[in-house]
Formats: sequence, C-alpha cells, structure tokens
Amino acid sequence: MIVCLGPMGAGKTLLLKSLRNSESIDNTTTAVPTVGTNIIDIKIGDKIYTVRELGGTMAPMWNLYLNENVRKVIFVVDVSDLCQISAACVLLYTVMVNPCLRNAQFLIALTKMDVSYRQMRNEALLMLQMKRLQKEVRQSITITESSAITGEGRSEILKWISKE
Ligand SMILES: Nc1nc2c(ncn2[C@@H]2O[C@H](COP(=O)(O)OP(=O)(O)O)[C@@H](O)[C@H]2O)c(=O)[nH]1
Ligand SMILES: [Mg+2]
Repeated sequence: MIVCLGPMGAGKTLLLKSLRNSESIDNTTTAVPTVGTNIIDIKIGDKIYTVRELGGTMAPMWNLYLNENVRKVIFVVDVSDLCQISAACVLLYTVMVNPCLRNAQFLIALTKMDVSYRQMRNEALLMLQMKRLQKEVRQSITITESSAITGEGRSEILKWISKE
C-alpha cells in the first residue's frame, strides 16, 4: 500500500491524477480540496499501484490508515506557498516518527514547481530542515521536484513508485 499525504491544497489529487494519465488531467474536479480519502490506481507497465490520498483536513485521523502495510509514503509539499510550510513540516515529522512507518520509504514531492522559483525549492528544504531530518530518521527519503501542470517529475515519481 502507498499513501499520499500532505496539507490541504498542497496538490496531492492533481499530482496523482497527472501520474495516472498525463494526457487527461481533469482540473475541474480538483478545485475542491479533498475531504476524506481518495483512491487512485496508477498503471505502470502491466502493474497497478493503488495510492490512497489522505486529505490534509483529516490529518488527526491519518493514524487510522498508517499501519504496517504502508510500504511507501508520498508527502506532497506546495513550494509556491512557503507560508504553509511550517504546517507541512509538523505533519511530516508526525508521520515520520510513526512506529508503523519505520520501514517505509518516503518521497517528498515539492510540487507546483511551475509557479515557483527554483530558489523556493531550496528555501522549502531549509524550512523543512531536510538535512537534519535525513540524519535523524532511519527511513530512506527521496526528494523530487514536480508539477502536475507541466508533468515535471512525473517519470521520476513513477520510477520511485514501481521500484522494490
Ligand atoms: N500551478 C499549479 N497548481 C497546482 C498544481 N497542483 C495542484 N494545483 C492546484 O492547487 C489546488 C489544490 O490542488 P489539489 O490537488 O486539489 O490539492 P489537495 O488538497 O492536496 O488534493 C488546485 O486548485 C489545483 O489546481 C501544480 O503542480 N501547479
Ligand atoms: Mg485532494
């Protein structure tokens, strides 16, 4: 099981949809932030990977879904809005120290790169204290820049999802 987490409005739904099918991004249905959970199937080669999106509004209930079956976690951070980043940081730390996820692999998707300056990516990583986090936790953390609009990062994320 793969879960996709991050603050409300970070861009989880649109990113997952863009992974599913780059040709038909449906912007209309994602104007409303996800309340509750979404299930998105992503086909890579002849395998289907199921990703459960957990909306930011239900962060207090994330623990209901975070169990030993979660092998991978995609954590989405909106780098176009650094005001949100401390909230994202708190969420990320809470998830990383969850004992059920001690063997999970983490992908931090710095998204909305199409409307961000490159420099904001570095600011975001600093504000998330990524260097320190990577030293302190035992899980593997992969960081990728992405955009659901331009498709940046798409192939990198698909590769990460499908690797063992
Ligand atoms: N410019 C830009 N906007 C995005 C991107 N991803 C999401 N959005 C917009 O951000 C808003 C929230 O996206 P959504 O996927 O619903 O966020 P969620 O609450 O994390 O699922 C929507 O208005 C999206 O159109 C992106 O990569 N670039
Ligand atoms: Mg959503």
